[in-house]
Amino acid sequence: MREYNPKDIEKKWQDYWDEHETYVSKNDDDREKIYLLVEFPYPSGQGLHVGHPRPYTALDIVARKRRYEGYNVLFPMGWDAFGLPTENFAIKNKIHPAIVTKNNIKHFKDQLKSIGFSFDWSREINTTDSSYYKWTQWIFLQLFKHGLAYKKKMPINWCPSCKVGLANEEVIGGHCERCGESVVRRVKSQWMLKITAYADRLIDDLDDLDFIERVKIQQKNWIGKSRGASVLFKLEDSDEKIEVFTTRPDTIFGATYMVIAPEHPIIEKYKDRIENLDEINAYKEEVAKKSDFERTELVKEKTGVEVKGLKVINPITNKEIPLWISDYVLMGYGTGAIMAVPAHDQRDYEFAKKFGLEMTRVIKGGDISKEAYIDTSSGEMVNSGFLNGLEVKEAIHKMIEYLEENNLGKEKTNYKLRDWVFSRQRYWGEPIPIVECPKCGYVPLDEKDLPLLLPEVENYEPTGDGESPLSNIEEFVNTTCPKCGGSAHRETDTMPQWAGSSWYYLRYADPHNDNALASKEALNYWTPVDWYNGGMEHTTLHLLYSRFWHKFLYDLGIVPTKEPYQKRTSHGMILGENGEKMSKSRGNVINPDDIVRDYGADTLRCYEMFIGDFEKPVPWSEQGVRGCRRFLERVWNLSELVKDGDFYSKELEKSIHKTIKKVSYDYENLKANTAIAALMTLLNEFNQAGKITKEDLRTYLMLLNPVAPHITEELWEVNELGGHLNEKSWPVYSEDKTIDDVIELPVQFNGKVRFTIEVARDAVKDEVNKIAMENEAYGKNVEGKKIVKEIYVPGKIYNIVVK
Ligand code: ANZ
Ligand code: ZN
Repeated sequence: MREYNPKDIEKKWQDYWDEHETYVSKNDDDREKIYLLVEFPYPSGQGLHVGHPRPYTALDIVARKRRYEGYNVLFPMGWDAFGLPTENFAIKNKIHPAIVTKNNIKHFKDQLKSIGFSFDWSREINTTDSSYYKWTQWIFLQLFKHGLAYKKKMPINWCPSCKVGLANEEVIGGHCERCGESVVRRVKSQWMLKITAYADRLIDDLDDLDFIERVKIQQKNWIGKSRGASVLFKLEDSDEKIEVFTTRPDTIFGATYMVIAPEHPIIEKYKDRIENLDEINAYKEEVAKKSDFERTELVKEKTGVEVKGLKVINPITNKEIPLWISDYVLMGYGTGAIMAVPAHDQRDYEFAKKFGLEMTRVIKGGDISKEAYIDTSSGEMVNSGFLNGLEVKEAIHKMIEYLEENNLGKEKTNYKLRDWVFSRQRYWGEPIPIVECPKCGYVPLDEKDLPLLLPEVENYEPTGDGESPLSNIEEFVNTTCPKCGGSAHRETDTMPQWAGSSWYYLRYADPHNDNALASKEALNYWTPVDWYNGGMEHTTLHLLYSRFWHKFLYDLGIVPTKEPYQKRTSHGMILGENGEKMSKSRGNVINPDDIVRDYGADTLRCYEMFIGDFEKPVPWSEQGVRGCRRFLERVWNLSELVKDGDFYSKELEKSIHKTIKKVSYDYENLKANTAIAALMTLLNEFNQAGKITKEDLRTYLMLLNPVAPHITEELWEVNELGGHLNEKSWPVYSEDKTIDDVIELPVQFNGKVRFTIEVARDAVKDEVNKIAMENEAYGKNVEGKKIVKEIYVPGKIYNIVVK
């Protein structure tokens, strides 16, 4: 037998699969389907990262196994190709982003092919193809027509030195990523998508999904539904009412001051009455530099300014209380104003301590001279008038009733989720298919005029006034109104990168359709995605955005299911050998090409599965790679042990059945690491046996094939095991052959287990009795007693009744 040399065999089998369309799946097929999805990559200039093959291999394993089990498997791949790095590269190197994208995709695709994934390349999609983004634009038009896309003035991150709007990821610690200048907020009218209209359904429908728990929790927290009340506080000497949102209306008796966000409109409106306006404005300027995250960090020292000249009235106690501004209250949440209850809220407590503000306990317990008493989901009300003596939950209920009866407030539910800012002042994105007409306002393009193509431009740099580069192209901007025919302007903002990825899984079902985003039949057959694996970093944006779009399309009757993905799992990151995140600047990046070149694709695949628990982050280890390569070499050498025979070797039969059972279960449960360990054990047994039958080898190769598809196909061929491995079926095991002959039998006295003995599963009672008597505990338990009865259930229990 020649030496194991992956270079000789991997390319050969990859070409074979391509030529024979081994992994192409058909839509008109009667077999049961399974749709397996992994996140399509952004084709960056850096090429594939070793992190990519981890989830790809895990689901490739399932895809391959399921094909052998007779499923019609959809396992597609494509490119999420709009986006900033490509645009920036294009600007810097003066190459069109479309060309940059094309080159990057070619590189990525070669890399993926070299690892031997069983993707159906006939369904490859690219979000930057006009035949694809036509449908992204079409969905936007439907959203617009249903009132879910609207324009609103929103702050963007603005670099005053580069004169450019920045994406959040280009703002590093409040500074421009390119020049280091402090980033400021600038208000701009932007397209928004009303994801908040789906907030409740996005929470409630999680119940029916098979998502890992931490994904569900993160989505719920992100949507952040809180029930409570809005309460009106009167501004003294005016008719003005300031509305606050509180989850704890039971604590109003303890509200000893009010805090509003520095941006709250009350300040502007009553500036003439404010005695310390300069101080207030100075504070506002400071705060404008901070992100919401910095503002609300719990650990940070509280800051704020009292609004002198304005006071508010607590509507329940009717006491006059001071009004403050502080950055810990955000304008974008609730009403931008809070009633502060320092005795029972941590932030309010710190604030009150720092500025010497009054504190009133309203729930029994704790020691508020030392710290806020916040463990108050239950407890008894005190100092609270008509709520005294009530339990927290009752008090909340009663207070809401009181507020509503007296027009002082009402029950209210609040969400952290905000509408989705959908505009980008950039070139490399889908143009938004809207015309702004001086007479008709925002008018959607006619659907028949889609796609609205991204025009050729000379320069991809945003304009100095923060508009998209498209605004400089007169032929693009100047158009006629689709409604009245008068002259009008096109929208020049483009869509964010999240747009194309919000529906791509639908396109895979029918990727070449010109008349619809996908045909009804194709969607009925393939959707929902049965299993979607992707990174935890996509849980709150991509996963939520695509669930929102899907639900909208469901409401329109375009997709047949309420939810896009039935099951969601997530993988851990692969870290550098030093345990840190892999990155160029840390110098710990491993290039998958090098591993394929030096060890082979099968070794890379095997290693990335064997590396550790799938859901946990793990450091890379070159030694681990070598270990996997040695394992595959030993598999290669199995050929030397093979003799004819279409049955399992007698002494190996049991181990083989057990291994089939374990490996089949493990692959389906993202435990390929323990499956590989079991295959390593079986390999040792094969070597101990000294010879194996062809049937032993067949099953072994089949079980290993999903992890190491090239070497196993090759060994199948050279050992003449019949036909091609990829045409065969997944091995089956019989349960009774996985059961051990020798078992641990519990021995009981009067129903209590005293010890266990090792006996044959089908041992007769006399045998069992003999072995039990040899145990010293037996003597102790029968000493001075009489055996009245013996109950023996083979394989289960041996019970001795004594008196
Ligand atoms: C009084 C109170 C007493 C509060 C108490 C809490 C505990 P979640 O659960 O996140 O919705 N709040 C309201 N609007 C705010 C804003 N714009 N910026 C910062 N904080 C805000 O939190 C709701 C609670 O956060 C509200 O209930 C309010 O403080 C505060 F013992 O009101 B609470
Ligand atoms: Zn018009």
